[in-house]
Amino acid sequence: MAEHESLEFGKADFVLLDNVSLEEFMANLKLRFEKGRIYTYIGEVVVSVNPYRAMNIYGRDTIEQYKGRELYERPPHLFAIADAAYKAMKRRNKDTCIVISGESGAGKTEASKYIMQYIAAITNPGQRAEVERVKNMLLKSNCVLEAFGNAKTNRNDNSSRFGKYMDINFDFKGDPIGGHINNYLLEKSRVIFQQEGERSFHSFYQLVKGGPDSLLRSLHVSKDPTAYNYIRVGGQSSINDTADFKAVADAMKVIGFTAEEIQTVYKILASILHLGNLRFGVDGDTTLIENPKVVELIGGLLATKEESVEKALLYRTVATGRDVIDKQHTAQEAGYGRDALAKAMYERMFCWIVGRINDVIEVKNYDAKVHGKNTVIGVLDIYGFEIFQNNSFEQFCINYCNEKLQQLFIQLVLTQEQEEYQREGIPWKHIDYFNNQVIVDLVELQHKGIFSVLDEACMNVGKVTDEVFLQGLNSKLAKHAHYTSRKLSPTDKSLEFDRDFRVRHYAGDVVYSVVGFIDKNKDTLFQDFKRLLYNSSNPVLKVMWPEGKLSITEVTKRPLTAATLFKNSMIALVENLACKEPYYVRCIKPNEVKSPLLFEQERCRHQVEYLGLLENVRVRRAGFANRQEYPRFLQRYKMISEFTWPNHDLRSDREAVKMLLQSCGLEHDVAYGKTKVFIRTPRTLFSLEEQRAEMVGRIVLFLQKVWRGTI
Ligand code: AOV
Ligand code: MG
Repeated sequence: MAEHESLEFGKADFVLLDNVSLEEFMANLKLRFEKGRIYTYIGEVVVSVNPYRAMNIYGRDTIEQYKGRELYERPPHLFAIADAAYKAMKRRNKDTCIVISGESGAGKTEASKYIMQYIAAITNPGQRAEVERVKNMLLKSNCVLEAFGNAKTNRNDNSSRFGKYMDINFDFKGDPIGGHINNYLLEKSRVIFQQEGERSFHSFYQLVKGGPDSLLRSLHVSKDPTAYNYIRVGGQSSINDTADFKAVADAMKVIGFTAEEIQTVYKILASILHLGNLRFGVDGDTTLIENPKVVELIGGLLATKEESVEKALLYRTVATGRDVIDKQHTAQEAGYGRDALAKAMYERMFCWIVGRINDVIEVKNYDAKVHGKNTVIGVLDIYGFEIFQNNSFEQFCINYCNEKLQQLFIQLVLTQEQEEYQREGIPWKHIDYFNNQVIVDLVELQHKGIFSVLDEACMNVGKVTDEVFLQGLNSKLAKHAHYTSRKLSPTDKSLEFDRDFRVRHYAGDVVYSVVGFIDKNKDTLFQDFKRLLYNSSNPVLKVMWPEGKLSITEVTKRPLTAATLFKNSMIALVENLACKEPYYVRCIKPNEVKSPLLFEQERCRHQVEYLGLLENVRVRRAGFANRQEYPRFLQRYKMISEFTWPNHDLRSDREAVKMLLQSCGLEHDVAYGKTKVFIRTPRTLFSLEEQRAEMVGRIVLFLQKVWRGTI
């Protein structure tokens, strides 16, 4: 239990509730929120409620209070969990990860930044220049990634539109020496379209509102966002784009982007804005561009010939047998191609930016043979579960990603824990919970899952439409408890349109519209555009499009679909997390209106339920905080008992551990499994550590005396 906190703030750990019931849980959560205590533990899991106001709890003095402390010594805080992950890594040489989950706007991204700040603040006491450099880069990278990967949605003014997993590498001293960022599926459709009240990525508004006059003049960009079709909807936001433009430009410089690279980024942003204003028309049989001036601007910005831009927009090179011909687009096709180009350019640029940051922060000159293994703390901050007015392929992917993470949590916290007690022969009453594996399967199962049906529909020869996809779903999944559609449930009012299907997610029902699924999954970009950009005389742009090198006759392979790529990346992510020691932050969004005062009971209860927090408390309460194999336990603590120091003569290590714990009066708080000893509360572990530290001190003193000949 976390001490130093009076009970007027409620229970600092839900495990300490008198009764583990939903009512008591909610009452405690609410009380703490109202008293400004936004963090509460469930054992080592931090439950966080978004305060929607600046809290004075992240400063230097607070960091000092948490540094090197045990979890239960201080009030619950993100810093404590960061410290625990750090200690586990440093003391036990373990790779750890911090998984932050919760729905959109619950506070994941903010939490991930505080965690990184904490780790940066407590490391490198020796002030080594190289380590300082790495820390600075890691912190600065957030600002850049948010500019290009976040946007205002109707759920969150600074919503992550990509998933981010960042590894921080540490040397044997425990100082950060590098890192690596993995990014997951950017919601690029936002580049060309936003729902009412939402915005495109921050970067566009930063440029338009914050770019210096001379820059904007050179890009032929006006200061008025409504002049551009792609960002016209806009909507007001609480964000200061002008100040952010400068901050991002500075951060890019610090990270090491060259002036040419930064200029190219602006040129790409400007080109996209101009692209959105292109209009196509027809004259007889000919498709044409109605405002050719814009093509000239784009050609200039992309360092390609104006004619080449025009040709790529209006024609498509196709290989028919041995012949290569130029096929003219219809105006509609040309419009489709233009939008695909805008999205692809933005996505490429984003991935390139991540790649450049990785170049700079990757571990260099580390010789594991000399310095020992370098260890890792991973921080995962993804897009949270979301439901909009209109939900499409992107929401489907995002919500599937959240299902995968919930599944991991269930596996590690609820399932494996209980299985281990059983295996070790510890008396245990099974605790039931909803296992969302069935929904994960609904999405990703080979041949039967929604992604498979989608891929099949995309491969169809002949008719490839969203409706064919929906028919496929209806025929394969008609009996699935978590799937339905308008056709299958005609009287269901939430399914308004023929194109709708509904998935019962762990976090709630979401109605998806199939419109656009096929296109977004195929994610086609005409080869002509790839060649156009590869042939740019701007070297920075060119490297973003290596496949443009291939000529039309060389391109044969069908690329993997967006769904398959995403599924594979999620499976790899979960595998990666599963092999690290996980720490969890579970974020809760207290209300829909971003108010610091409002605790909407119903909303919060719903989140507590679907996050499985109550089950988490039950497992935790009945369970054990720590477990260690007998030989390992002895190795660490044998010096604190005369029965085990320097060696024991008992029948087994298990017996020896029993004797040891009895002799120091701790046996009431432990259970003896087949291969491991289980320790119920952290306090017991703490007491063992204290006794050990004292004995080690005495032994060292003794040895020093022997050495000096005073004994
Ligand atoms: P998210 O990452 O969970 O949503 P954010 O971390 O962006 O949510 O939080 C949303 C907003 O809530 C922030 O912009 C802050 O205004 C406020 N907020 C969150 N945490 C804190 C805190 N600890 N202190 C003060 N304000 C906070 V999403 O990326 O949409 O899934 O997709
Ligand atoms: Mg976020």
